Amino acid sequence: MKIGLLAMSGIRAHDPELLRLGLTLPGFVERSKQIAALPSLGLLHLAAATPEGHELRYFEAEGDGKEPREAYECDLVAISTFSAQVFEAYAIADRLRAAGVKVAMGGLHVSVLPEEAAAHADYVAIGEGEQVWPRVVEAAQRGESPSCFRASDEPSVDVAQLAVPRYDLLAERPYNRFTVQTTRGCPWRCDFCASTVMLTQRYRKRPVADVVRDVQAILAVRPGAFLELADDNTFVDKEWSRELVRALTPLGVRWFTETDISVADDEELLRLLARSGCRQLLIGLESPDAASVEGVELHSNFKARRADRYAEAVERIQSHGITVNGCFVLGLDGHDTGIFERVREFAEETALYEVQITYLTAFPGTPLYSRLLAEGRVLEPGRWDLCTLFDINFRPARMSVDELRNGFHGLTRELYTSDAMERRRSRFHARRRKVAL
Ligand code: B12
Repeated sequence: MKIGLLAMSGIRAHDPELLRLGLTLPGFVERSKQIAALPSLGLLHLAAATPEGHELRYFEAEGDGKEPREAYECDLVAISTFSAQVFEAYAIADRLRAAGVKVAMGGLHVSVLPEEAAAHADYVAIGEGEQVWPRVVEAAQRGESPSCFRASDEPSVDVAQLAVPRYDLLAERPYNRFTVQTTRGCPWRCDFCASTVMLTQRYRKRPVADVVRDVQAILAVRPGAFLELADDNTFVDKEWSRELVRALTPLGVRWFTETDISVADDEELLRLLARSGCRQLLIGLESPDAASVEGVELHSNFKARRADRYAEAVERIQSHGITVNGCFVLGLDGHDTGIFERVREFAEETALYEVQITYLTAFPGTPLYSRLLAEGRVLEPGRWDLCTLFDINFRPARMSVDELRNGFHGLTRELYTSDAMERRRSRFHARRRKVAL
């Protein structure tokens, strides 16, 4: 069969004021341009798990959410999407099926709401894809009637056996940032989190040698590529992390990852990171104060236990010359209108190199979504297109929707001007120099 792998790409936001600001504020534009240019690692893993004898093509939905013409030349198209673009993905699936192309869908959103997806796709995959995808391909080849395939019905995915994602399929495309996964899942369960932890609760680390093998495959396709580790939380196991970072260093790559604040506990790891080409760590701080993150992490209240020492931890990481992208989630139940100023102050005082603010967002399938729905606080249930992190889809506890929106706009204007960024960054460089002396 001719199999198409269709990625829903680009980034989405609907709030017109934020879009206007986004087009004018340097800090905003910079990061969105970077992240919009990432390929779908999920589809590349599926490509690697495809049974022999099929012709594979990788392509992307266009910026306007339409499918490329070549999709119609396929016998089967696999679509991968998150919540924000799921309606665009359903519309594409409907058009392809009307033209006689079989469609399979999977990914975070579809795994949570398979019945919804089943109205638009022949085959729906629930959970991690490596084991179910070959079943889907066989079903399509035999012309079997529509059905759902659950990862939980197959042997679980062994991350020590993952084949090299088919980065070679991207050779003709203009990507210069590539993703690789070193871990799956996260030991923490933050009530709002809708990352890989939704597919698998188990935290698993890949063998370091396999990660190196995958990075080499990327470099063979695009020498000098920038790497983003598509992990939920990379440096949980410090010993394994040191091994990973040591192994990445000789490859001479520049890279970025997401992890929790406990990375600051390990001086040796920080030293290794500084020498490894690691450009930035993205860390979900969520709020500058412990009280507002109380109860957010459901297993052991990890974030509340750590929040009092955030400033000190950021300082320690950055003193090694590793920039931190501190992420704040605005609209937590503990947040009132004072939160905007507190975030601004924290960013300024700690000289955070990069700051990311997003709205608390009720993603389907999260504990947060169930709770807010039960409390009647989800604004328009089913409006998955609002799950962008830059649109409000719930009623906050201690301020109105308008107060949250206005405060967010105001903070955006303050954080992302050239002046504010320059101030934070020059303080980062000054402190770094001081430590080096
Ligand atoms: C890379 C990335 C992107 C890239 C994606 C490139 C692409 N075309 O896929 C870009 C920058 C474009 C992007 C965009 C967005 N992203 Co993003 N992104 C990520 C990130 C960092 C890694 C995702 C990843 O590569 N995972 C690893 C792969 C291997 O896992 P996977 O995709 O789930 O695939 C596996 C299974 O799901 C399954 N599978 C997937 N698809 C299919 C299809 C079939 C047919 C089958 C059988 C199986 C299958 O098999 C795969 C292998 O096991 C995550 C955060 C994180 N740490 O996970 C956020 C994340 C996924 N993004 C998120 C968001 C909110 C967005 C945006 C809305 C941001 C915005 N404002 O525009 C958009 C939405 C895009 C969309 N399609 O809807 C949320 C999504 C939550 C949700 N449940 O919807 C996450 C979790 C971050 C967060 N803060 O919560 N993102």
